[in-house]
Amino acid sequence: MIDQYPVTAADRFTFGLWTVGNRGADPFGSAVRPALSPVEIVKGLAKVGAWGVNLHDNDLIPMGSSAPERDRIVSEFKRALSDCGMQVPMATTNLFSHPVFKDGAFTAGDSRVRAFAVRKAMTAIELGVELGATTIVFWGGREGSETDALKDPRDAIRWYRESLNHLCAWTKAQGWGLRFALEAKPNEPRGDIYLATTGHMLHFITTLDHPQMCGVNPEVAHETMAGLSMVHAVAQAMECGKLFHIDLNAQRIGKYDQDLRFGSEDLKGAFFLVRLLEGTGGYPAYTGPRHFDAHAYRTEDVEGVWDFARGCMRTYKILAVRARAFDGDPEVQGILQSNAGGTAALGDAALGGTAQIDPDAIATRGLRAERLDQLAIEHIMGVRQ
Ligand code: GLT
Ligand code: MN
Ligand code: MN
Repeated sequence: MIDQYPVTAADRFTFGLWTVGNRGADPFGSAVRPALSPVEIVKGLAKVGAWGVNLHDNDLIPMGSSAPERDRIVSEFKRALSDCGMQVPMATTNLFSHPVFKDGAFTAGDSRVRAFAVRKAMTAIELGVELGATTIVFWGGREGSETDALKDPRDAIRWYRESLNHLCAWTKAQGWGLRFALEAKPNEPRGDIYLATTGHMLHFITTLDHPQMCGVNPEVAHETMAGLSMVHAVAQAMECGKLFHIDLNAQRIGKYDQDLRFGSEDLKGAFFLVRLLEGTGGYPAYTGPRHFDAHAYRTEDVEGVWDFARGCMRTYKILAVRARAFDGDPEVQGILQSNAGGTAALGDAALGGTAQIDPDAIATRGLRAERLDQLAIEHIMGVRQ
């Protein structure tokens, strides 16, 4: 049977070393799968058709490695990348695992911790550049609190800004042309994380010294945990030119950060997200990597991990085809066009009082959203082509 949804390099699908490398440990139980080395992960990802792999500094180089060890690990990894034709488009820094970050990294009350975090990020950025990364993600998982008795959130936000300003200025001075993508999350591992949503991040970016080099990295699970619409968060970021990266996965509302296989929950949300990214409903498509920040169920062995990775990419591709079919459907277009009469920009004609606007007449008209949404559901279910 011919595969109608073959994954190719042009899809720009990426996974983190920490995603397929996740060993299934949780706060109540230990690992259920063997560790995969970075080289094994690169080979496995290439085999399932991914275009690239992303990493934290310590996913590749364990903390405390000597300089020769580091160089050996990096050169082995580079060889695997070139043998497999794999890219490293994004790199990030682990600013959350070591106990020194128990009260935050860039927002830690102790300025020595903040300095250590900034230096660690600089080293991670150098590693990213060496591997060819063009985007640096910052996920402030520990940047938050359980109690606001310990520090004033305004200090924390100021320290966060100071660290990012320093990193932006230093990176610019190196002439690397990198872009920073800030990733929000409402909670976990902290009780409350500062700058909890993509919307908070978008505003925070406007307060930085170099806002043009900073954008966002929204994650499906994180916006959903906050009870918010990932589609709206991504649309807002796209609309202001700030969607620098994206973390695709799935999540049920009201739960811990599940990081599930893309599309495995809220299929309709995933459909509208893919439609947005692919630009089938209008506006240019997102051109960055499609990164999956997810991991396999704890029930799985290594084979199940590769099933998981294939599933993320395949669901994305199927939804892209379905989104195109939805937007090309004459009945869909008809409904959208019938609603388009009132979308003219506000201008003198509309506001100057010359045109007749009858609110009662307009209010009586139904918008056919029920039919339109049913058509979306039928396209998702594959009963309309
Ligand atoms: C961690 C987190 C993710 C972030 C990664 C990047 S680390 O796995 O849960 O959401 O994107 O730091
Ligand atoms: Mn993420
Ligand atoms: Mn997550």
